[in-house]
Amino acid sequence: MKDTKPTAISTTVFERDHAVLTGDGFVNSVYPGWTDCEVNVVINEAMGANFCQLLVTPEPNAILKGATEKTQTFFYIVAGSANLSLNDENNEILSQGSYAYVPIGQSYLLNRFEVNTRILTFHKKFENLEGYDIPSPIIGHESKIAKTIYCGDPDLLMQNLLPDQENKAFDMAINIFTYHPGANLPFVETHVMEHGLMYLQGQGIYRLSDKWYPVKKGDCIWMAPYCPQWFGALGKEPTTYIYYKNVNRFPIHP
Ligand code: UGY
Ligand code: MN
Repeated sequence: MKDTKPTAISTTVFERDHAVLTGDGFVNSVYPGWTDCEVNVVINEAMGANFCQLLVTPEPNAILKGATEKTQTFFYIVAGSANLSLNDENNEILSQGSYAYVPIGQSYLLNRFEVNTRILTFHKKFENLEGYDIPSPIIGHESKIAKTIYCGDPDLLMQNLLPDQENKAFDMAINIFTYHPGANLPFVETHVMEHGLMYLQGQGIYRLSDKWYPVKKGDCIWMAPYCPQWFGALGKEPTTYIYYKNVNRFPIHP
C-alpha cells in the first residue's frame, strides 16, 4: 500500500530491459466494464513488453465484466475471494490461490468480492498454432497443482498452473516458483522468453542485467527477452513468486 506522506523517494526502477515495481509509484487507471476497483497497469506494451500484467483491488460491489477477443486472460486471486461466471454460465467461487484461464472468444464476469480482495491478471495476444484447437477455459487452485523439483535442486519447486507442457496449443505459461530459505537459481538465465512476476511470499535478492535489487512480498518485476536474471532467497520462510512466460511458439514467423 502506498505511503500517503509527501516524498521524493521511490524504490521503483524502470530500465530498458527490466523493471522493479514496488507499488510506491502506482497511479490508478480506469477501464470500461470494470467498475468500483483500483487498477494498476504493472506491465504493458508501453514499456516494451509483449504482454500485460495488472493488479486489481476491487471494492466488494465491484464488477469486472469483459470479453476476450484476440487476447487471452489469466486471473489469479492473491487475497480474498470472488464469484466468477464464464459465458453467463458456471458460477464458481474463487478463493485465495484460485485462478481462471480465459481463452480468446469468451466473456467473463467477476463480482461479489470479499473485503480486501486483490487480483493479479496476465494478458497475452493469442498466437494460433496450426493443427491445434484453441485451448478451453480452465478454473483451478494452486493447491491442486503438483510441485516438481527444478534443475535437480529439491529446494527449488515449480508448479505449472497451465498445461503448456502437455498441450502446445498454449502459448503462455503461468508458474508458481517456490524457493526454500537460502535457495537460488543455479545460473544466470538469459533467454528469449519474457517474464512478468509478482512475489506472493518471502524476500530475497534479484539480479537483473548487471544490477542487484532487494525484493519482497508484493513486489513485481518485468524482464524483457534476454535480460540476464538470477534470484537468491533470503529469510526464514520459503519465498514464492508467480510468473508469466511466453512458450511453445517458433521464435520467428515462417
Ligand atoms: O522459467 C524460467 O525461465 C524461470 N526459471 N525464470 C526465473 O525464475 N527468472
Ligand atoms: Mn527465466
